[in-house]
Amino acid sequence: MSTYKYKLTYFNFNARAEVIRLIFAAAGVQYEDERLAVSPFEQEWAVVNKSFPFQQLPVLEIEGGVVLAQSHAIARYLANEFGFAGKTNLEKAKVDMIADATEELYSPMRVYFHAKYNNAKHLQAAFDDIFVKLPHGMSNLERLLTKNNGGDGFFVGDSLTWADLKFFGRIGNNIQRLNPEFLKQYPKLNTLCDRVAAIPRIKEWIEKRPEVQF
Ligand SMILES: N[C@@H](CCC(=O)N[C@@H](CS)C(=O)NCC(=O)O)C(=O)O
Repeated sequence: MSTYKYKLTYFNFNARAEVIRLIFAAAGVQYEDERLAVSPFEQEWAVVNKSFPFQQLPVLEIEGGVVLAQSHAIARYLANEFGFAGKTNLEKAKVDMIADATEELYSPMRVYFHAKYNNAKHLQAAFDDIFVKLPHGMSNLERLLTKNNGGDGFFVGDSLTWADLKFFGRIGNNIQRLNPEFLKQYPKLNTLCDRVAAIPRIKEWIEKRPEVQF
């Protein structure tokens, strides 16, 4: 077992694990950030994956031998432990709602990033499709964010939750790299991402995290 209380195992991508890494960063909690040398696109993965509960990653191992899988279950657990889950059951449900909607919204971006990673022919079509499929969900999230404190704070309640980290890590960060002008069409989401990125512990993590494709 790790020298730390927590060991996060994932591939060398941000992708599904980044919300978990961002929660650790926001909490200032040290953990082992294990990044497998194999990628899910390689045959060897089919051998390696046997040791994980759903043959998928991310997986969190907690001191004492407990193993958790499913990125949102892990994120929700750690957010509860460290105070980023929402303050009431209703707030927690709203946080889950934003996190799940964000994950659904990511879908065309996954198609594009996988196409890029695998040098697929349909790369340009996959890129263009992002900007056909995202606007509907982005408008919904912009509206929901605006409904809470005019959109000048966070998605839920009056403090940072893992919903903000999920949106920032999954959509905001990636879209800022792909097409910053697109994100600016959603001014509250855009400034939320800037606000999250400026949180000292998050800033420190972003500066030191490994450079990855997605
Ligand atoms: N619902 C799961 C999905 C996990 C998942 O699809 N993980 C991918 C990497 S992002 C994976 O392990 N792919 C390899 C495979 O499915 O064999 C979660 O949120 O953790």
